[in-house]
Amino acid sequence: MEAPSFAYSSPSSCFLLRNKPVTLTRFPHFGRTKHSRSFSIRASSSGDSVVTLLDYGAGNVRSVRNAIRSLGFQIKDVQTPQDILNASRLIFPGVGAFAAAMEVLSKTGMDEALCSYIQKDRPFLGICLGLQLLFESSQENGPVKGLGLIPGTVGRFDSSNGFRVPHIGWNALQITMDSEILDDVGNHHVYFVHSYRAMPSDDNKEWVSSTCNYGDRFIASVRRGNVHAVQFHPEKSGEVGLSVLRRFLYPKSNVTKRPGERKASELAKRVIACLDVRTNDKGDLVVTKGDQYDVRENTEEKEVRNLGKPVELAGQYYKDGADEVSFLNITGFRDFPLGDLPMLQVLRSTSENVFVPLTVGGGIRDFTDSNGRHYSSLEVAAEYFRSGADKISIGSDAVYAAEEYLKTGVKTGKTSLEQISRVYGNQAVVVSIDPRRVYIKDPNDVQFKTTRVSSLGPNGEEYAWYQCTVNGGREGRPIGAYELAKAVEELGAGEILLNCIDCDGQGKGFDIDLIKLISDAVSIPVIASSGAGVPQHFSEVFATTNASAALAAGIFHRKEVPIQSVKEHLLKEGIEVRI
Ligand code: 1PR
Repeated sequence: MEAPSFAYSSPSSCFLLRNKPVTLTRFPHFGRTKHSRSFSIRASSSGDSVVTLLDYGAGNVRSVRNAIRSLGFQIKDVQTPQDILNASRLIFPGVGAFAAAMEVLSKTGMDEALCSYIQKDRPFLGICLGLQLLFESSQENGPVKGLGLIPGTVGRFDSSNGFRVPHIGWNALQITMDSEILDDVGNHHVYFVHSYRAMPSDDNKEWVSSTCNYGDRFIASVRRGNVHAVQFHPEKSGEVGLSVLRRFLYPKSNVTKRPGERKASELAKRVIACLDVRTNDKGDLVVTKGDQYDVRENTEEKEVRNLGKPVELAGQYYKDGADEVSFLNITGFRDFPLGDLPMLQVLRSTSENVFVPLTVGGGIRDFTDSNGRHYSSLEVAAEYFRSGADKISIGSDAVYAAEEYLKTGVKTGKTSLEQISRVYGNQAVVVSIDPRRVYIKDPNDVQFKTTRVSSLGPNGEEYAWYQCTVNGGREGRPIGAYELAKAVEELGAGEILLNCIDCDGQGKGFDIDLIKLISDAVSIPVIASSGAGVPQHFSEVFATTNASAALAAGIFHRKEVPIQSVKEHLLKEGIEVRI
């Protein structure tokens, strides 16, 4: 068999395979010299409460920072390779794409320093891509060569067996080796978000400390001596995740193990709390909630419904057990988000105390301000990620992109959806669909995909199609939710947030016909949204559709149904959830 040709070849890969380190020699790359470099390793003298963080600026590392600080440590950012070598303990939260990360590491000489540090068995924790980069290579846009410390290739999940890719959500671990940092995890779910994974083999079995089942049994964590890496996100895995970080940071502590109430066994269905946010007439940023998208009270003043403060409510939902929190800046279509500093501040403050994934949407598009300054959607997204978002959600702009794609059949690579998913990975891009039901007598009456409805329309219609809208439901577009979902999946969306204007705020249950139609049509995860009124609506949507998550707003804001009651009900119905 022919040896693979590597899309990016790092001559500095340090090949510690089977414990046989080879000399670290660097060849000219991006203007660097050909001479071997010898690094000196010494423990940092900067005291025991400092964590050295390797952040190359490709995504949201704010949550890792916040988690470290919440555990009583200060952060020293790596500026030079020597900072890695001087570290007392190093955390490497890899974000973005494999090739881009390797290129940065190579250009800056961090690759050699990392290999050297790890070979010396210094305290190390890699997170997500920070685990994958330790392997020999990745198939992500490749093959691309990795650091070569652990035998094996990182490959993509196979979606042909019915498993949705990306693997997003809370899953269970099978612990195969005493790794100490996982002492509290055994019975609990932890949060994963990735499309690529490394597989256990005879060659790497000495490293593997836990695996996870998702179609394949893939490597969830590795450990050798003081070197650890995890595929999941401890900084996004609630209290259990914080305990992983705590055990890494305080390795000799005798913290008693957290007992698990129940044994986690598979990917849990997620319960998401959504906060629709906008500025009210007094200029305050408030959480509001619409009734079929109308957020104004039924009073003479018609003021914007005010259901609370965004940061406070998000913090409360985290404590109550929400698996994710979404913020939708619902006037983003007319207000430019980078001018909307309060929203960025909301994200920053929320991420200080909320250690589950945060999604933010509203206004993600190209924009030219009144001074003629152009901002690309990528810049808007970057600012959201820097402020603490793990995923961004695109509404109106995704509709225009899908319409254009369906008309021309050409992927330009220039739409916000394509650009953001290329840079940050498709797991970081949600498309929020705002459809309205249109009843019809005969499916041949329209060019869009129709479905037979379970309750007849007002004139006895047996069918409906779901018309997409933009600008917060204000404008109907000539595209159906089915066509949109399939198009945005091809353009790089990693997940679909499926609202339904007819059901929004009605409390009568999710639109099962719509959710079934879309969750059967795509192989990315679908979040069912709009209409939850009682816990039974959640079990119904999970039992009858392929939704991966269910989102609600009104019932949580009005404190009608606590998140915990929803989860207890789901467990009683035999549906796995994170507790
Ligand atoms: O078009 O990229 O600027 O994004 C705008 C975003 O704002 C979209 O995601 C769009 O869904 C959202 N949005 C715009 N206007 C409204 C509105 O309500 N007037 N909110 C709005 C959409 C729907 C759900 C809601 C669920 C659950 N809100 O997110 O939270 O329906 O509610 P329920 O449990 O109370 O029934 P762009």
